Amino acid sequence: MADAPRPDPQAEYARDLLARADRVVVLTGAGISAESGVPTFRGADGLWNHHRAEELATPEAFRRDPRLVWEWYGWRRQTVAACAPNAAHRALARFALRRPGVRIITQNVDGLHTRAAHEEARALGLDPAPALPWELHGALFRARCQRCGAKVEDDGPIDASSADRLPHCAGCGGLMRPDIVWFGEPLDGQLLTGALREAASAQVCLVVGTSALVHPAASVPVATVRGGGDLIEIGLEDTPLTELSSVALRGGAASWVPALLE
Ligand code: BV8
Ligand code: ZN
Repeated sequence: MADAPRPDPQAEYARDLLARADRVVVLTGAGISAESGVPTFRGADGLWNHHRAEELATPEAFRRDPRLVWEWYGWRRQTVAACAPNAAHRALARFALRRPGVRIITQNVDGLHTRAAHEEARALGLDPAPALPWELHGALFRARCQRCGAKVEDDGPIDASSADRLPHCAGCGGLMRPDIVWFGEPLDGQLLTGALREAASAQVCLVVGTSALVHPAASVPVATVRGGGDLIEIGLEDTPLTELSSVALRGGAASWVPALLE
């Protein structure tokens, strides 16, 4: 019989830090959704490789060519709609549902944490609220009116065949935009302040699947370290956060997150 895998001292230490923490903040990036089939941003199959971020995820791009930008987001909605939460999303949701003091904060706009929260809460007969993520960069399946600010959840296909067929506001007729934070745009002030406050008072920040290049989201885990807490990083490669981390686990989120939390 193959000998049982040797306990990994790093993983043991990480489990011990999590067990002793009253408050845990989790920050996730595109890497947690990679094993669900959602393309990451900067990886080999990265979204940005086919398009430069400056081209599409900016207010200037939308002003210049709203049809191209809506076409890209329509494609991303179709891609994500065919994906499902993976074992990492599910283990995180169960972790947040089963113990108090866990906050899931994500840079992702794919909605997979929310789907996992509802599915795991239903299976456990619990309220999904504790596992619902704070979405720092907005949501792919939500649009916002440029004129009156009205927001609508919509997962429908985008008809970018002409300007007047683009999504328009039912209330005021204004052109809708993806309710997503683009480069050069500020994050929601309350959300960011709240995230930094939660991170500063957490004993552990668990970082999963982010290159930690995009700010100010990447500074959330730093607040935990500044507050005297520990950083645990799960990812495929070193990032600017690695040198700040007490534990860096290299490998896929879908195997490491359940192994660490359950
Ligand atoms: C702001 C929504 C100020 C879009 C996103 C120079 C020029 C212009 C701007 C700047 C600049 N320098 C700094 C800036 C600021 C800029 C920034 O940080 N740029 C970076 C690129 C340098 N930030 C901003 O513009 C922010 N706003 O600063 O406003 C301001 C203030 C007041 C008033 C006015 C203005 C706004 C940033 C938000 C941008 N929007 N997304 C969309 O999604 O369409 S960011 C985008 O990148 C995604 O949200 C994504 O989540 C995020 C971060 O990427 P990651 O999630 O980390 O994904 P990535 O592919 O990079 O990495 C994946 C990781 O997972 C890798 O490490 C990989 O190894 C790992 N991995 C892969 N597979 C797995 C895995 N890990 C585990 N398991 C696996 N299986
Ligand atoms: Zn409107």
